[in-house]
Amino acid sequence: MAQEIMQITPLPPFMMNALQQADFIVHDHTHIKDPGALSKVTALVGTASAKVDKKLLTMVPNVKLVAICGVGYDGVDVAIAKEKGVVVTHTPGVLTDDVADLALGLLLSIGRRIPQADKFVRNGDWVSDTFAMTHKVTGARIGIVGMGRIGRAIAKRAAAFDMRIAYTGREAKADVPYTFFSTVPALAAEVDYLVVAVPGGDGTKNLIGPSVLQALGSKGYLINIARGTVVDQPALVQALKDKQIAGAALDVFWDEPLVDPELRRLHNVVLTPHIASGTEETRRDMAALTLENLLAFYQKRPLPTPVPECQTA
Ligand code: 8YV
Repeated sequence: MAQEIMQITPLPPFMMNALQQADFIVHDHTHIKDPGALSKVTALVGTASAKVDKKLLTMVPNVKLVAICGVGYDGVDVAIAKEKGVVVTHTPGVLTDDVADLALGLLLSIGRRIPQADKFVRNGDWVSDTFAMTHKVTGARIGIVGMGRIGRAIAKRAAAFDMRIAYTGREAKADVPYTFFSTVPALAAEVDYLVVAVPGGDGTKNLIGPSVLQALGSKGYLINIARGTVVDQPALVQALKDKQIAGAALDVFWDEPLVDPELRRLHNVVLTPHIASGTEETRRDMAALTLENLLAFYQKRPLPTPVPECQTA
């Protein structure tokens, strides 16, 4: 029997094809209005930008699974979902390398000012000017906020650059050989590059605020591949304008895809449009894992990747 599911965000064409080939009837939440049809829907599927709250779950009373195509699920009210007996899955692991690659790419880009150098050449400035020297990345000090899968993958790459690695998080990790700082400001004061790799949501909102930016200091750089909400963006813009920090490289923002015009005007930043997991290979792997979660759910098999809050012992 074909299962009726509802997409709650746009999904890549190859994923829509895979869902249809697996015999799912995929309704689009922007079109479906008729309560009768809504009551037939038994699962929701969307990317990490999906918003799933009480209002939505009430509209689809027979939904028992929310399948997120992404590692982050900060838009899903997991407490409400669990209350309604709804399980939530996501796609951890398959995107770790890409996200860590982009983190080092952004670190090198802002540290060596690669986009600015590219513009310098394209503008023909090289004919009459010399591009200002930057600072050595190899051997520099990196601080990683959040030592989960992605934090560890960033550390592994930073080690290849002989960087001095330190981190912070909820607790020190016994199997991690790097220096642990119990607070973000304490870590920020001891590093040249501060990389944010924690989940979004209320627990980390504005974690990177004025005191962290002040501790990072005028020679320090901020890199964010996590969520825009983790950084107090107005404070960051002010710190960049005042040169309280040296620069920032950001893949995530408040109110994506709208990016603060002040941020876009700054020269000591590198900005990318939330592309950390944005490779063909990884997005296909994310779609495949999402489909595996859907199929396991309907075939009453153990789910491959429920979110931690929905994992049963
Ligand atoms: C998004 C992400 O899924 O996985 C996450 O948490 O933020 C990304 O991989 C992707 O950008 C699509 O929205």
